[in-house]
Amino acid sequence: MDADTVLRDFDAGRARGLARAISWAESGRGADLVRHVYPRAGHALTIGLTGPPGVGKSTLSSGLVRKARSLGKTVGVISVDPSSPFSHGALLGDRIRLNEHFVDPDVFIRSMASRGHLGGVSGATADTILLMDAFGLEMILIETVGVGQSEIEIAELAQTTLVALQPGSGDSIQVLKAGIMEIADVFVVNKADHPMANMMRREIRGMMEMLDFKGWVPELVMTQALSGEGIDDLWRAIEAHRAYLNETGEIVSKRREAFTHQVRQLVLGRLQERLDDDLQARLSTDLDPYAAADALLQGWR
Ligand SMILES: Nc1nc2c(ncn2[C@@H]2O[C@H](COP(=O)(O)OP(=O)(O)OP(=O)(O)O)[C@@H](O)[C@H]2O)c(=O)[nH]1
Ligand SMILES: [Mg+2]
Repeated sequence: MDADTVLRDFDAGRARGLARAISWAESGRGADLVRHVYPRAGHALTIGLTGPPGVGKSTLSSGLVRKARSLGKTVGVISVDPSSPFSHGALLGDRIRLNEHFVDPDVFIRSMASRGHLGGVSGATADTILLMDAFGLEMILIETVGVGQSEIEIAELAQTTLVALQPGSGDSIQVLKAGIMEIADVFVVNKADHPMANMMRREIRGMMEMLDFKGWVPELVMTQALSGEGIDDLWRAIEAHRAYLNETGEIVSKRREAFTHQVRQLVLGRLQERLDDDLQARLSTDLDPYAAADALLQGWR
């Protein structure tokens, strides 16, 4: 299919135009499309949802999509698969959990792998958010398994970051260690039916009391994603954060942060390519490593 057809479908609001555009972005051919639609982006509410494997992210996503649909909002869901050997079946799980929404024409669901991209979360994720936004989807939910770097990245890309945690798992210690406190706009203790759920709530509250928040203080919501209990509370917390962003004007810096993130990734990607080429072609092995590095960089001036 040629670019004109893709754009015509996209502009006409046909889902296959969006689907094709995302595929192009995934294969590194997204630049012209993004350039074309970029002026239309900037209206969507973007929500990142991160947390350990199996915490219930996809089930929560499904509940949030149901809520958004009941309010008449159009939705995009992006689930980023880290493609690690541990995550086999994650995509299948997403499909099952989001099953009821696949037939809804106002819900657009897309899975993507992050393997091979700098920094963890797929470079195409940022493009996909832009494309969905420009397409007119009102809420975009990005699910990513929290494995180190990816949750930090998602916090840079999304306006509101939800961190889902699992009772009885030692997750609260992880939160302290990994600096998750700084990125969570809303903590979601899912599987609230678990006997340790209240203990976890107390632990998180305790940790929050030790910190001195400037501006937004993260909300803590208990959910049972399977039964849908707490999804309304979660929705309210998301809306409260949205209101905070709008009232304080912080939404502007959020957008700038996402923009900066994407530009940084693009530049790093190009530098990496150039470096790989130069290491093949121009590396002098007669020098010590420091001198060789300087010599390579000299050529970049
Ligand atoms: N008991 C209980 N189980 C739940 C709840 N929410 C989700 N689950 C179950 O937890 C399992 C994992 O749910 P998913 O939604 O696939 O979790 P996920 O975080 O998306 O998993 P990955 O994408 O593989 O990281 C499923 O068997 C769900 O049915 C809950 O509130 N209570
Ligand atoms: Mg999932």
